[in-house]
This record gives sequence, structure tokens and C-alpha cells, in this order.
Amino acid sequence: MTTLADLPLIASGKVREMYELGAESASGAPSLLMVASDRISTYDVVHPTPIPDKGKVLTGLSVFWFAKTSHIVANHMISATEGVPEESRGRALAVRRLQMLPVECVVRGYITGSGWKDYQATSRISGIELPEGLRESERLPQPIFTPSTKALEGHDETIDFDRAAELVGDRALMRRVADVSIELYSFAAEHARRNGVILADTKFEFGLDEDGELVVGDEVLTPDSSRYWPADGFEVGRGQPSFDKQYVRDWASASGWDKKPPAPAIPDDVVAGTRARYIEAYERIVGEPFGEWLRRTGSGETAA
Ligand code: Q0T
Repeated sequence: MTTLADLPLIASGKVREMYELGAESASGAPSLLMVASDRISTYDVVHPTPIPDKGKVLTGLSVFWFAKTSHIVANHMISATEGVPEESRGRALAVRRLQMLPVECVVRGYITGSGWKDYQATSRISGIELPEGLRESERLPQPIFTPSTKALEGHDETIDFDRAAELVGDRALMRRVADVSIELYSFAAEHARRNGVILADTKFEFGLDEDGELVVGDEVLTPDSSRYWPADGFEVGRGQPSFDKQYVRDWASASGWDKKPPAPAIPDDVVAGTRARYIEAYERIVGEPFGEWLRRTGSGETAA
């Protein structure tokens, strides 16, 4: 359980929390603290065993992508250090408070997961007609925007563009959100591919700032909001191993766990292997040692 001294908790998810941070010092605008924990879920259930540094890896990756994509769209990041409480350093970001749009903005470059299921049943995903004969995990002719509802409980439900526009209440804005989402995905997927990683799909959340400007919020392009696959060993016609969670999934399956809560504790060797995979993902994508993130945020081990 994550708690941060004195800050009001405003939202809590399976693996992260959002706190109220008060007015930003420079602008006086309202700000929030987004905190990534070390908790991990498989098959949608959180395990009782944390993966050390997972929250820091994900926060470092989000910051990398916010900086790399600011030419495409503004983002909500204020700082990973200024105004961030010491106890959450490295795994937290101060962000601008936005008016969030009520849709999840999913982009798929490969056909997998619920997209593969929907395609097999209807030859469409999110109302988009796809070519016949696609195989599981195949790269799509072009990335597609497949929005979903924000379910308070249970699974998000895929909707078509028209329904998303209806929920947002502004068709032109929704068109821009879809275009920006695809541009963000395409940019990131190309960067990842050059580093031996396939970005199969990803999910963004957008909001509007006090001037009505479109801003990308949430975490971006992390392993928790995306499917990353190792390019090495990629093979069409079957499901692909997850870059980060595959050790836990393999171990959990072999353990005989029925995938219903409660999730089992994860053994030390599986924790260590999984932590190494998160750090490898960070280093492949960012192109510098993860230790640099700890150093920049002052969140590494303090010398004894
Ligand atoms: C939000 C205002 O992060 C969420 O829940 C996990 C604990 C979902 N959520 C996002 C917001 C954001 C962001 N990101 C923002 N910049 N401004 N609200 C609220 N809930």
C-alpha cells in the first residue's frame, strides 16, 4: 500500500496512485502527483510481491517519451524533481491537472489480444474493416485507432470512432486526438524497432488544459500501457512473449494458479529476472544506463 505523507489521494489504480499536489510554484496552476508503485499484475490480478524499481523504470520511460514526443503534442509533465516529495523520488511526476477526455486512446500496429479476438469474430476492430486472412500477431498494413471506454470496474470496452466522438462531444477534437495518437505510436514504434523492440500497441489518455489545448496525460509508452515484444524471435501465427512480464506469466502458469484472485507470491529468482527485463527495456529504449535515471532524480541508493 502506497501512502504519501499529507497528500490527498484522488485516484488509485491497481499499480499506481494520483495525489493532489496543490498549486504549481511557477504558474499557480493546480498540479497532481502521479506515483508508480512496484506492484505488478498478470492476467489482470496484482501479485503480493513487488518488482523492485519497476515504478522508477516506468516513470523514467514516461519522462523519456514525454521529452521525445513534445514536437507532436503537449504533455502534462511538470517535473520529476521540483515539488516531488523525497519519499517518492524517481517513481513520481508532478503533472498539470487537466480536464480528462472520457475515452482510452488505443493504437494498434499489430493484431493481438482483444483485437485478434474481435477480428476473428467480425473481421473488424473498432468498426474498422481489416484485410482477410490476417494471422495472430501480424503487423497491420497501417496502425489503427481503436478507442475504448474507461470502465470504472472490469474491462474497457472497445468502441468505434463515432461512439468515442459522441462521448467526447466534439468530433473535430476526436479526429485530432486520433491523429495525434497514431502519430505518437508511429514515432515510438519506429524508435523502439531500431532498438530491437516491437511496440505492438499502446494506450494514451488525453485532456484539455485551462486554455483548451490538447495535452497527453497519464503515463506514456510504458510496458504497463503498451505491449512490448522482443523483435528477436518474433513469429507471426502465435502469441508473442511480453518483453517484461513473460517470466512471471510462465512461472504463474506452470505453478497451476487458476488466474483468479488472489495472485500467488512470486519467487525470488522470477522477481530478479523480471526486474532485469524492465531495466533492459529501459536501457534499450532510452539508450543509457538506468542508473542515470536514479542519479538524475536523486533516488539511487545513498552511500552507507
Ligand atoms: C488526471 C487530471 O491515473 C489515473 O488513475 C490512476 C491512479 C487516471 N486519472 C488521471 C487523472 C490526470 C492525469 N493523468 C491529469 N493530468 N489531470 N486528472 C485522474 N485520474
